[in-house]
This record gives sequence, C-alpha cells and structure tokens, in this order.
Amino acid sequence: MIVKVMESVLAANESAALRVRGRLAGSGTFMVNLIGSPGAGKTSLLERCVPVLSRQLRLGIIEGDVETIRDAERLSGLGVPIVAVSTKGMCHLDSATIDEALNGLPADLDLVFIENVGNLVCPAEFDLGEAEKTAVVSVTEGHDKPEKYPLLFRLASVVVLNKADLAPYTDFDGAAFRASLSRLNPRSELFEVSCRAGSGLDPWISRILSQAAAFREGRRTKT
Ligand SMILES: Nc1nc2c(ncn2[C@@H]2O[C@H](COP(=O)(O)OP(=O)(O)O)[C@@H](O)[C@H]2O)c(=O)[nH]1
Ligand SMILES: [Mg+2]
Repeated sequence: MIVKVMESVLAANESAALRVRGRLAGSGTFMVNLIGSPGAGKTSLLERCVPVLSRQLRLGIIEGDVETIRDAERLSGLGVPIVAVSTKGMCHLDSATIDEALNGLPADLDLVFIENVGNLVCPAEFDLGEAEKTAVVSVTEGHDKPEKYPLLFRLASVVVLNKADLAPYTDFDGAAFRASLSRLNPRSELFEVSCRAGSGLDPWISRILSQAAAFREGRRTKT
C-alpha cells in the first residue's frame, strides 16, 4: 500500500517534470539542480559564481528551504531574480513547485539554479525537469558519501567537492572518493573547489557557460 502511494506521488511528479522540461526547452533555459547536505556549501557556491556568470548570462535562482528564506536573503544582493520556496517541513522540492516558481522568474533566462533542500536522499528521487543534477559535497562530510548515498551520485552529471582548504585537517581520502564516483557514474565530472579560498571554481564556471550556450542552441548532446 505504501509502495502504491509512493508510486503515485512519483508519477505525478514525473508529469509535472515533463511540463517543466518542455517549458525550459522552449525558452532555451539551462536549469541546474544543486543537491547536497546542509552545510556542504551550495549557497556559498552561488555567492561565489553568480556574480561571474551573470556578467554573461541572464540568470535566475530558485531557493528551496525547509523553514526560512535565509539563503534567498543571503543571495539577494547579487542582482539576479530569486524565488524563495519554503517547503514547510518537506525534505525536497517537487516539479509542480518548480513549475510554479518559474512563473516568478523572467521567461527568457539562459540559466536557472535550483538550490534544493539540504538532503542527500529525497532530492535525488524527485526529477524537477532540470537539465542536470549537480551534487555538492564537502571534504568534511567524509569520502564515503557516494557509497552511502549512491542514487544522487549515479544521477549527478557533475560533482562539486567543496572545502578543499580543510582537507589537510580531515582524513578525507580523495582517491577512495574518486574511485567510488567512477564506479557509480563513470561519466560524472568532478570539480574540486574551495568556496572559502575562491579556488578551483573557474573550470566549473566555464563548463556552465558552455553547457548553457549549447542548450540554448539546442545542440546539447544528451549525457
Ligand atoms: N572552510 C570552508 N568553509 C566553507 C566553504 N564553503 C562554505 N563554507 C562554510 O560552510 C558553511 C555552510 O555553507 P553554506 O553555503 O551555507 O552551505 P549550504 O547549506 O550547502 O548552502 C558556512 O559557514 C560557509 O561559510 C569552503 O570552501 N571552505
Ligand atoms: Mg544553503
């Protein structure tokens, strides 16, 4: 019975995700779903990169949070449109919510970032109609996270490994992390960064720029 309920929730989510995907294909808007634990650095990544990306792209942000709109407030000085979604306790965003949130953003954007609710499990299960999922993890969480939360790492085209500045103070095993990642998803691209130091971000920014441009031109090859 519980399985049936879950199936119908996911089926409803899938139909709204199709609607969102069609809508974004029509406007040529590349949408990236950032998924990671609370504290991994999702908002910090946006704080660092949005000022650079918004020089070249028309950009919007959908900020998901369980209770507050603090992250949206943190980003409000960046000069890009933001829709804050408070899920009121729900541990993930769903596609119907994203469809509605997109109504609050300009229709002709090149790029939309979603900061999903901090969680490595449920957000991976819900397709939001995004072009790609990006897992944001940090060295302080431990190198075993891909093995423990495999769905996210199987689905994420991109993994951002943050807090490289703290690596010397942890027992994070980069080789073990990379081995798990390539076993779960050999095609995923890994970017090792420090949002604190501002290091390692340029390759990620360049990739977003080229993917957004290719998406807009409709010639992005499916991964
Ligand atoms: N040392 C260090 N701290 C970071 C880095 N990136 C983010 N933080 C800190 O980690 C905490 C959580 O970051 P936040 O962006 O709010 O994470 P979110 O919950 O995933 O959005 C904040 O105190 C940040 O200042 C980093 O690269 N290095
Ligand atoms: Mg955040």
